[in-house]
Amino acid sequence: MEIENGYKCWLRYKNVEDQSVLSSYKSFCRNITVTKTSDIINYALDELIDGISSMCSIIPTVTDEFVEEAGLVIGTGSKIIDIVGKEAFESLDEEGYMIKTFKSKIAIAGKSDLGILYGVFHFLRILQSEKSITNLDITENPQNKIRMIDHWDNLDGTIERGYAGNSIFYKDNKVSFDQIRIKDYARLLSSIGINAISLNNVNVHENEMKLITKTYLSDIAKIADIFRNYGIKIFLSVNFASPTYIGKLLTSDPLDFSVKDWWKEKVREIYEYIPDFGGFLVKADSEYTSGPFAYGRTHADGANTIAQALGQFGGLLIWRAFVYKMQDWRDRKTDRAKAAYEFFKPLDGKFLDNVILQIKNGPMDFQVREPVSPLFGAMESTNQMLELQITQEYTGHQIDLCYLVPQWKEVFDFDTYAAGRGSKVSDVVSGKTFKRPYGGVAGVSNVGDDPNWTGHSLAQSNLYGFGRLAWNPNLSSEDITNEWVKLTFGKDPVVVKTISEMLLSSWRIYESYTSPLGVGWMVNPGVHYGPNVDGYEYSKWGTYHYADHESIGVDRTKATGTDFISQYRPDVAEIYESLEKCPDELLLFFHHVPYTHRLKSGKTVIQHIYDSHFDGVEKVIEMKEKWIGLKDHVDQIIFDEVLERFELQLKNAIEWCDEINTYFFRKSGIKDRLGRKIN
Ligand code: GCW
Repeated sequence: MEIENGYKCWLRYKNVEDQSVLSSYKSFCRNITVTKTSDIINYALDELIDGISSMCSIIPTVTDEFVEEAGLVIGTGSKIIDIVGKEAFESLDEEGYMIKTFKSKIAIAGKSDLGILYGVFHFLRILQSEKSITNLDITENPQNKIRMIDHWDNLDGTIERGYAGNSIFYKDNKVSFDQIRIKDYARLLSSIGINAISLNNVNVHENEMKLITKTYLSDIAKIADIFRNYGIKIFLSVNFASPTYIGKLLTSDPLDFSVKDWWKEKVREIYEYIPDFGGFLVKADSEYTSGPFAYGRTHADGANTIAQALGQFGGLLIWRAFVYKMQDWRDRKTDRAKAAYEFFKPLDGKFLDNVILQIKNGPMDFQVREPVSPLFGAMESTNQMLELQITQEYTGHQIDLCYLVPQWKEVFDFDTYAAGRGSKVSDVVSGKTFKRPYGGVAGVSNVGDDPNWTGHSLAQSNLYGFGRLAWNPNLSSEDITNEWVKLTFGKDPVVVKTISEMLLSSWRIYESYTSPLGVGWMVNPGVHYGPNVDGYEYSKWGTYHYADHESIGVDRTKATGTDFISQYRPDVAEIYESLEKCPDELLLFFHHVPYTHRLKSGKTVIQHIYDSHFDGVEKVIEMKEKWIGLKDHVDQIIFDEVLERFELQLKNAIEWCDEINTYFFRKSGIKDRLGRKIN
């Protein structure tokens, strides 16, 4: 038997076990008719043949003609449209597809090659789950135009905030990759509907600036060639000051004509190498990166100059809204949470149509718990994209289990009230709410060159869940989880139940021992793993909790605080402003309260801190025990590796519990009601 180390992720294509299902699969999958050829379709066909032969132990015959016998029919054209129905087919989006059983045939139809590829992956997912295919009638359209993965990889092979080894694209300041591995990565991404990838860190250092020069472009083009076959477009992060650094101009002022020309020429050159290049991703004026402020220009000026250059070739400019200034911890009026809105809201309507503003889910920075950024929906005339962090920077470094799909669901489902009640973030970023030409979702990659891609095998579920939600944010956490577990580990009900429950509870468990009531930032500075209550308290980063001997939290109210709350629409602001209505889990994000303040749960703040930390440790012990119970149910290598991580997680949870509880006991002098040991 093949030894499984996690490399295949959710594309394992294991033998179908159920014999009656298998015989039905065999009869439908024996013949494949393909009505069209292209590179993408050829790759789709390869995938289909591989999947079927591996799962059903038959090698299907392939023709380009309709045959009488049972079989799969793939492509587009009149005969397929007859099967799936003209009206339904017409209503498909460019990347959508239909899968329909009709008598002894199953049609997988799409208007574009990419739609057909997605349909094939969906069909394979059905086979992997051993579901019946005798009555399929599926229509799928992606809800987001851009479904993107952002790599924070550096040319030297390191990855900023990477927890799964080194880069799969670069090594020793060269583009260096294993073709098969990149192809497998493209397959994985495409199977979950990803259609864009940014290949380098948004912090573009000196070496990476040169990625857009002749020295590197032919190698980057080779990566693009692989991804193209799976419908994935390449983006690069660029440094705003490239005209000065690599163009040797005297300025990078976006309104200077020589700068404009430089960008145009640069973009033209890139498109010679990569004709379907996606565009650029830019982090400007943020955490010491260069940007338009240096020239007294706005972010719209900066973005538009580069966007104009890209526009000639249909390229997009993705501009990050993660912009804030360093501050003085003594100054309690300045509030980093307010920064993005203050910088960008006044620029609404000033960006070109091929600019998309990429906004992190929260107003601070990928904390375990934050409210949703008030910038979503605040800019009616600007394309917006949601940026999520798949890599677990503040959420356990892929050592601790932290499945983020439930967190992301809360973000997508959040009602911004931007166009009245029911204006969910998912509709704002898809472009639906304000009928914008572009929109979508980007996720910061959690992938590296570890054999199982993500370090912690179970962290693959975050990548999978990200893709599924980017395609359809209305899927439920439970369905996505169930799907992933079955594809990855098979149908064994014990495994499915145990791992699904583990994943679905893991974010709240991580939260319980790290960040009570939305406080955030009590981590070791720089690394962002492990407890350090005052690590960021007296720093310039704007990341404080203001704990003293009586009280804790950041007052962001209109009445007495920084007034961050007023950036939300009134219906939302009213809830956060009120101590009574503000949800417990965000209390300390919005309010500064005494430790004796009583939560909606009935507990005091201090008792909640003690309880949740002790409880977190208990829950980690339980998870570890449950995992041990799966010993004979999951592959040995994966079992051992995950167990090792649970052991480390337990150590971490104990460290957090002891340090946080001790800190707040010493600070407040209030005893634990249950008299547990606190140092
Ligand atoms: O949270 C911070 C991270 C940085 C990151 C930055 C960003 C890429 O600690 O490592 O830099 O966010 O998102 O730009």
